[in-house]
Amino acid sequence: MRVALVVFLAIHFNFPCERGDDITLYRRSESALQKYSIFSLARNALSRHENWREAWRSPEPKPAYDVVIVGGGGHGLATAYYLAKEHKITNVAVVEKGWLGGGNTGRNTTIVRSNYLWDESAGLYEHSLKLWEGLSQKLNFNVMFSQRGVLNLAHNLHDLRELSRRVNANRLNGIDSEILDTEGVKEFCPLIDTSETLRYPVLGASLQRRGGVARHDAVAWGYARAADALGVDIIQNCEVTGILRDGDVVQGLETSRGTIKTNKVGVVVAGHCSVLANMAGFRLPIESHPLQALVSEPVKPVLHCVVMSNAVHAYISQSDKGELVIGAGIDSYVSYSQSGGFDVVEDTLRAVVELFPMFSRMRMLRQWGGIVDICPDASPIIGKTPVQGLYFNCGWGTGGFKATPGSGNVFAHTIAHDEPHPLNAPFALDRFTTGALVDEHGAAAVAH
Ligand code: FAD
Ligand code: PYC
Repeated sequence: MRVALVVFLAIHFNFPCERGDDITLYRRSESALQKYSIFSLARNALSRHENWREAWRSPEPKPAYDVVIVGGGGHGLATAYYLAKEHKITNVAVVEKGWLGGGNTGRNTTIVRSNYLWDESAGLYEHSLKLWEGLSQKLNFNVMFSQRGVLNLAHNLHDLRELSRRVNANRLNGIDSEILDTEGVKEFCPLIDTSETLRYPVLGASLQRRGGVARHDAVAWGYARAADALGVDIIQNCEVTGILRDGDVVQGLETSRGTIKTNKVGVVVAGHCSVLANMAGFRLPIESHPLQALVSEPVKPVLHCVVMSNAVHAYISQSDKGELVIGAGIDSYVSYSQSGGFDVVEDTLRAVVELFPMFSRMRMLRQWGGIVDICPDASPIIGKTPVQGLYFNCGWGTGGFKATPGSGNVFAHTIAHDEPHPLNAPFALDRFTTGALVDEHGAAAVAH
């Protein structure tokens, strides 16, 4: 009888939580939400996956839009969301050649932090971190942002001095950052081997407590769902093959699903930005390299923070599923292949075992690669291009996941106003001719 009642309620209980609604409108009580999840789980289990509500529509492309965003990764989807939400520009399409989050957004090791050296970068990455802090509520979608703390280890005097300089710069910019000595590292992360006899002993670390990790796919899905609810058309399996221009003014796009007219195009395609720039007739100071990551078999929670080491050359965290999430540096050759060389995996695991001897018995489950777009100064390019109405957001290299909300937010402003937001003005393409570089090789860390 009780089961029948649950099934009846599950199928007929019409909890009014709609796509994209602000969760506060419907937060009647925590227990009501819990009931909703249980009912909707039961309902969906019994419906044999039929009549599920789509998280976003899949419309045919319209002949014309006010703005088209190329690239359905986190940055592109966030841009579309903020265009609609903050600038009330809703006649927008996001065109994606594959599936949402199938690029670097769904391939990264999910580390989020804002401890960059220069004022320009600190402003941009901290803007992003602040947006992360309210993102699940804003999108009404759990992106599983977990501020578990990020350690950057020091293994020699030079490392310590470099990290201290960065910590001081961070604090001057109002960013939480502190230096730990060896005992402090051991206390914060007991699993790390801090014995003095190590080849690269741990002399200390910087710690950003507000840093952490998030669920990467959820970020793409959350932005997609919220943008769709505001009227944005999200069009997957739609590859841009040409950029239409009249002289130096953009007119639209050639795509695998036909021509789309528009006077404003935002290109956010990470590793493929040079390909799109080539279509528009200019060149970018970018190299595209594979960057690999791998995960272990899942185990009980043992590692409660993120650990990065530039010198030993690895970074590691543990996902909520229990897998160790591991990465290191780029493969040194340029390539568009989303895999990578085995030698990099070997070196990475050697480095992990040096820091965490107890992981030597873990088995690795899977490995993959993404194509990262690297600028000479390890900072992004966000802004206008030589073609009027064509805006590029690229060059995030190995470190753009953390910037997803902030990047989308300032890029939407740039497109809406045809002028950079003050936070992305220093990241214009012309810095490579003026020489006003923002050199973040130290903060870009292991991966660059
Ligand atoms: P993407 O997610 O790559 O989206 C671009 C999209 O454009 C793709 O979906 C692609 O299919 C599409 N596209 C390309 N060409 C076309 C076309 N012609 N037409 C239509 N669509 C097109 N950053 C961090 O901050 N922390 C980390 O821990 C971290 N770890 C990383 C680990 C790895 C292994 C990798 C590969 C990257 C890592 N990064 C990390 C970097 C981060 O993932 C990227 O900087 C960020 O995800 C870029 O997001 P995006 O939306 O710009 O690009
Ligand atoms: O930028 O923090 C980072 C990062 C970690 C792994 C790859 N990039």
